[in-house]
Amino acid sequence: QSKTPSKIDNVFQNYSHSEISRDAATIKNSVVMHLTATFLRTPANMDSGDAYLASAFSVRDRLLQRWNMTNEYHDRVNAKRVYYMSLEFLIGRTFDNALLALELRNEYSKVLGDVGFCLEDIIDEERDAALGNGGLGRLAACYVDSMACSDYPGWGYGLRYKYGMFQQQIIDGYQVEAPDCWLDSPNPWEFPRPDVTYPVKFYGHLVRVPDSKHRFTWESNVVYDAMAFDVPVPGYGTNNVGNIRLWSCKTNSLFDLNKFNAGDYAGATGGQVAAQILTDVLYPNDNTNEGKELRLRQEYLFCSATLQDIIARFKKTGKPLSELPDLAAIQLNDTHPTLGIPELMRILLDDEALTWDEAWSIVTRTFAFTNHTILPEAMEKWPVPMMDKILPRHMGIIYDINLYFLQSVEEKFPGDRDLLRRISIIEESNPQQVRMAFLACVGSHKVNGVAAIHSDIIKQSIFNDFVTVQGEDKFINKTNGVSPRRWMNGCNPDMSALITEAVGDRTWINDLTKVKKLEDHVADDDFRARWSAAKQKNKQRLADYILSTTGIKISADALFDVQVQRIHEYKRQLMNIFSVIYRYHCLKQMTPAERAKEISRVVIFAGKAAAGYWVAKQVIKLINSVAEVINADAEIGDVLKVVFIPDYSVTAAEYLIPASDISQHISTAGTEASGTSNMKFVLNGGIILGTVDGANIEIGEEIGEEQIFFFGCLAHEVGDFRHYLRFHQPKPDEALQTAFDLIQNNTFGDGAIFQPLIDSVLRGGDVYLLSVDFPSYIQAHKAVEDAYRNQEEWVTKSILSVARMAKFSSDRSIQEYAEEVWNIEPVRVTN
Ligand code: GL7
Repeated sequence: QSKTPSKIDNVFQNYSHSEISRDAATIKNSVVMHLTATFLRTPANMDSGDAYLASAFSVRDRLLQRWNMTNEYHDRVNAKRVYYMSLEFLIGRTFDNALLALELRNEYSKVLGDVGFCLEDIIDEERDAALGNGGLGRLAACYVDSMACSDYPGWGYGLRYKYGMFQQQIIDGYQVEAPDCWLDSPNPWEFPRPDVTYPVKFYGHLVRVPDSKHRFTWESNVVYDAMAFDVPVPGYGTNNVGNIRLWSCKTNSLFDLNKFNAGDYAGATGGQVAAQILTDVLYPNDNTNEGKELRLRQEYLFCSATLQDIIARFKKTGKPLSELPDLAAIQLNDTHPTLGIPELMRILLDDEALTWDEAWSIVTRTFAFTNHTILPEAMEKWPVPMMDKILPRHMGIIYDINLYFLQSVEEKFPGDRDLLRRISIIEESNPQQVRMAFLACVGSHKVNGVAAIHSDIIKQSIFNDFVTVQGEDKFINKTNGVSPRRWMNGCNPDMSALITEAVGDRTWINDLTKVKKLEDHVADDDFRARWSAAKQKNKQRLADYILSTTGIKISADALFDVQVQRIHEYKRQLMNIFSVIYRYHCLKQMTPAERAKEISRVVIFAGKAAAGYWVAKQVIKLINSVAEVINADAEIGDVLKVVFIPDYSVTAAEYLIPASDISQHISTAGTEASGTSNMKFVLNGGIILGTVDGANIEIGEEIGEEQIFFFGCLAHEVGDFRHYLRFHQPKPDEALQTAFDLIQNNTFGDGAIFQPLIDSVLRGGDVYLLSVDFPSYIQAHKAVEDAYRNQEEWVTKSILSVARMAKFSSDRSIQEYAEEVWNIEPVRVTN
């Protein structure tokens, strides 16, 4: 440990905490400095890629002042911090977000404009940080943003995948995956911390410490180093800058010089390859669990490095470990980081020599757990033999956690052997499995679902016995939210300017309850006209984007009907495309005069399928095949167009969401835990066509049922329908049958390719109830069209919706977590 010489304090007294320099000359100088000194380019040969990098580095310099100040301040006042542990952070781009947070957008726009660049083009040079699959990963990013903006001392912890979410190409209508080499060019938004590195063990064997019951030495030769990279999360309207600490496997020390000298070049680097691969790739599964050994090791590397880091930081306070829960709250984002629980136990028992009871008390007061799904295929379970081999110490700890837990159950409910079997952390299957959701639940003081309906469902299903045993108070609801910074102010500048005008200032960006003011303007003709114009401009921007990414020309005057999300059977993109086929059929039956009276519509799809999810990939192929036929049909023209936008991403969402008239959130009732894009669409003045599922329900409650189009069966009816369909052939209505017929008649190419999709309805028990919901779905589409014909009413719906959406700001979610789960207070960072 090197000591800071006392002189340093004096010399650097005035360092950093001065105000951010905003004048054009200073900004220009810093951009040129980075261009020349960081990237060895000159103004004469600068292209837009260089301009992006130089500007991004110059913005980051300005961010660093606040970042240092934040961490210094939190340390100084011993602030309680929340640690959000997530295997996924779907961040997207950072440059524009940082410019907005620091309120430097106009300044940079001007400086870049002076040298002939347009800021929008420069922003487009940045690659997305796509370290997540979908909603769950994007939620984590919104949450750290809200922590930063609401002055909570919060850190995200995650993994720095070398390859993020795969790039989706569409070739001959099929999805083809390509690696996402996002780190190929310099990343201005991360800071390597070689000094923050922790050893993480795997395999090996245990030696009990003499005379101790729960203390072991874990001996192993397989030790990898996890090194930290820090990603700043700029808070808007505050000095507070959050941090996402991402771990990467360090491999240098694993190079085997002896093998190299002996000519075994592959052997020399073998250890490095084995280590590196741990943080190489994001598993591209959304709502599914694959049970791969590499994934388990990835999860452990993450948990171990994170817990070691949290403990190291805590120890600097000099306080006893029993006080850890007073200075740290750890939130588990789904079960993926659940190994943090036995890992903290290991540290406290083996390294710190605490007793079991002392350690367990600390653990259960520190951890809380969020469940994000009840889909059975997503439930994480690990075979006991696999866990025992890779993490022998943790397997032992899990056995003990389970033993003590089951003892407490037996005490309360003596002799209820079936209850013990159901509630055990170890499933008595062959081989035995560790049920990670149960481990997370037992080790946490609070468990929450992500929307009201979902939180109810988990209490009645997977955690039903836990409610009985541990009491109802432990199980709470925290409805998801999204960041108004990125999902309103960032992606929809024109609408945001109108809101600012209605509110009187920009404070709504950090306090969304203020959008209520929009209701005062709903009858103001001029305001309404500008509201529509903003939407129209966003639609034109999307039309241009679609033309450039797909070559398909669409009219911005059509109704934009959008379904963008991961491709999944439960999300029912299949039902959507069946309805498009039916619509096509109806249009073909009409006379030209009749067709001319129809509302022109562009049906837009985007989304990735997990690489191994065959059915989902066939759905993509069907959408593209249908699009090809319909878009080429001159008789139909602009009345119906179908677009599949490849490579859906956060950035694509930022184009799509502000441009939507109607968006579809049509999961079978009870299957979508919450959804978060539903919130984003409505916050941008779009209208929802959806099922009575997830957060759709609460959105309807907030904005009023006249503002939302609901259809389909209800969650409590699903069980009976499924039961019926197990024993009875589904009966498609005429419309659905028409869609099947058209496919089978080879209207969209070889119908045989798509027969398995039809069979999933007709012969597979129709698990997602397409045949049940289709009639009301078609009805709902008609209702949408009728409403859209009345543009005056439509604009009213749009304005009222936004005005009533305050609940769905992630700032509200985070405040609830802070007060009811984490017990932390905002800390205003000052000099
Ligand atoms: C998800 C849910 O499916 C989604 O409905 C929810 O909005 C999101 C965030 O809570 O979490 N669960 C899950 O495993 N994934 C999700 O997106 C991948």
